[in-house]
Amino acid sequence: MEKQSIAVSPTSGRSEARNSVFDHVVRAPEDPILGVTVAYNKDPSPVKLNLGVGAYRTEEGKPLVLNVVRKAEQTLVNDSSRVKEYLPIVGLADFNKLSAKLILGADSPAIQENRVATVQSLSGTGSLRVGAEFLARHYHERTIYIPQPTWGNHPKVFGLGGLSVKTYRYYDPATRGLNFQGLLEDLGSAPSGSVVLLHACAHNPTGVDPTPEQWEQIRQLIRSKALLPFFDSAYQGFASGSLDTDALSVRMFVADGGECFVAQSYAKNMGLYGERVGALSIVCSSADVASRVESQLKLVIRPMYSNPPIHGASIVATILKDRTLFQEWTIELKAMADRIISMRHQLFEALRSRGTPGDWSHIIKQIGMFTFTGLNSEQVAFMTKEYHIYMTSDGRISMAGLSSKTVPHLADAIHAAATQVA
Ligand code: PLA
Repeated sequence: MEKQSIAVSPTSGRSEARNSVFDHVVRAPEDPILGVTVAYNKDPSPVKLNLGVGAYRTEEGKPLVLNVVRKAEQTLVNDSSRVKEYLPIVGLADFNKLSAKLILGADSPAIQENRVATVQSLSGTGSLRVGAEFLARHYHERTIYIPQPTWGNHPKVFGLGGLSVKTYRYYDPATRGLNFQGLLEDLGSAPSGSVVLLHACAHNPTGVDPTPEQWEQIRQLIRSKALLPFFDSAYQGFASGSLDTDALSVRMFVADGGECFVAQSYAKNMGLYGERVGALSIVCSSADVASRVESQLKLVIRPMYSNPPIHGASIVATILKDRTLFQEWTIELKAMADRIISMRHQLFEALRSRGTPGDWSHIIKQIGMFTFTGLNSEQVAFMTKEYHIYMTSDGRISMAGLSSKTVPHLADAIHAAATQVA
């Protein structure tokens, strides 16, 4: 082996700068969401508050590992028969079956008829990406319509996955509600066959979901135009506190017998963020199609990451297959959802008591982890600079990062921004 020579400067003792083959590489900006945490970590202020990334915190402001997850992990550790072999390319079989059941419903005819191809993937993001690459290879229409606005990673995931990305109107800043007419018009004029990305519940970043009646109209439009629905389900249970209620939109589209994609994440609802555990299910018209689709999903996954990690999926499977653990999970999940809802009320009341100008009722009307405040990027920058409050520049705040203790500080900051910054 050749000896490596490192030039050390006699004066500084540090290695000297050399020409690099990467000299042309320009520094990339931080990610608009995860970069907020990077900035937060650098701030020495004791009152700093991270409301950027959607990660649940307790009333004490600490990350939460669910009790039921601790129990499942203990069971796994105690089981000495468990090994660390590779999982199959599609992941843990039990996990896949149980995940499909969780989102589609235990009595789903699609599951009973074996028409669902499910693969374990790397949380929500990985599942979306695998779905995108499968569509780019095997589907005749390469355009996906995503809501405007949407989670900032969606256009990149689908674009790099090989699809061409267009948007449909979703949010109306004037009403801080759904632009239902715009949505119907845009999907109505999308070319037949186009893929349509739908947030199953708790739309990120707006917190605005269609009503069941609106979902039904969306469903009819999508089916009548032979569009292909692709659900992103990253918050099942986090919106209403009920796993079944939050799956209603997806189940409506499966009940009509048509085909659809669903990407699931256990990051938020089981608090398994860093375990990267999720699933992609493709509901097909027949068992035969589903098995061929699954065979092709393996060809997408194998060169991407070969096969998924075993630990997180084993935790999920342990919880989902045990009646008692499942029951305990639903209680802990509901408690998280309820705490977020109570933060909405506390923040709304705090602004009301300060007489902050403007209508803030959207704070209590919006659903899920986020409030889309309507604050502009100057106001956000002001709140970060003066109050050490970190949030995305579009004015989104993660309600899950808030606690009774920090509500007054946030309310002061919003009040100051609303009164001092145009
Ligand atoms: N889909 C939506 C709509 C999301 O909001 C997120 C996460 C994901 C998918 C992906 O999550 P996963 O890969 O971790 O399962 N959005 C977060 C985090 C919570 C992020 O940006 O990565 C957010 O703060 O928006």
